[in-house]
Amino acid sequence: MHPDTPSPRPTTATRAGFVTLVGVPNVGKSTLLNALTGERLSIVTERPQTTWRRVTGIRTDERSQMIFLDTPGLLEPRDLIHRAFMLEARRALSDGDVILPVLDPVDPLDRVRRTMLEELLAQLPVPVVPVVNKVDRATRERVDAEVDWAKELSELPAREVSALTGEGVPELLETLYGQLPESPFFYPADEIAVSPVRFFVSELVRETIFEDFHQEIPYATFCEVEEFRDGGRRTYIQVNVYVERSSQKGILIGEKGQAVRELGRRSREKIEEFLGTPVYLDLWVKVLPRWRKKRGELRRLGLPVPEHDD
Ligand SMILES: Nc1nc2c(ncn2[C@@H]2O[C@H](COP(=O)(O)OP(=O)(O)OP(=O)(O)O)[C@@H](O)[C@H]2O)c(=O)[nH]1
Ligand SMILES: [Mg+2]
Repeated sequence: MHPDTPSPRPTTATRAGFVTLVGVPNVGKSTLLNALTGERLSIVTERPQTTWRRVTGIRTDERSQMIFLDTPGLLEPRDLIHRAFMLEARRALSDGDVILPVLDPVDPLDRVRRTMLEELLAQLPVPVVPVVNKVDRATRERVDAEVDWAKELSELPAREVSALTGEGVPELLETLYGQLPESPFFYPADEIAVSPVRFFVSELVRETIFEDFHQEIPYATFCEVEEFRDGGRRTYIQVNVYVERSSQKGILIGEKGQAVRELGRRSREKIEEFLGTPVYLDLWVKVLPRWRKKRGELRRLGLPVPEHDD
């Protein structure tokens, strides 16, 4: 080839865009984000309302970059924090180039919530790819019933997957590729997330609280990394664990500090796996009265807060 000849241009342009996962609590949105990205980025528990903030996970290959947005489960807001969750979910919806409503055939929606989801998605000007999850657990009849109802949500056929086993995930990725706009990549190809490490660390402590404590405790607790010091043999991390009442603080600490020690041990193991380094984890349990009802505290938690009280 003559040295001045321009090198051949690639024949196919890349595709890239944002894919927003939505659905009611506990349908498996976060499990699916992790399956789609191949990374454990979003915390998963068997209890509803685990995800509070948008979680972004990026998947890049030669031809495409998909930026997945996990959202808090859709619910009827009862108080300020729920309204903040819903605002967070709506913002992620309006950022989506493709919307992925996740349906749970094991626990199908009632008529009211079906209508809510239909109305929410009908307003959006972008393609909708319905996903029927948990096919490893649901009966064929239940899966078929969800696939059938999903016709109300989109002209595109529903995809059947198990976020847990990975069944159907490659086919879903192929469908998503087909719906993405042509675009250059938004992030460097080796980037898998956009949140700071501190966010994931505090989420791993919160996930462990969901697993170890019952009733209202996980819902009354938020975690914040106060200090993160690299260097030395171990990374020193202080996490403040805020609860609403001193009785809750007592439960988290436990008799002779036994409960908080166990929480610290289990959280530390997860954080060490995530960071790949040894960690000294220092948990401080603090009372922040009625934080769920205070705008300033919700903002500090990183949630968008509704302007008005209505
Ligand atoms: N059997 C089965 N269980 C699943 C599947 N996907 C998720 N789960 C389980 O469903 C529960 C809820 O999963 P999450 O991923 O936390 O659900 P979510 O929709 O993110 O829930 P919120 O954050 O509360 O809105 C967990 O116990 C998961 O292990 C699946 O494909 N099959
Ligand atoms: Mg979730």
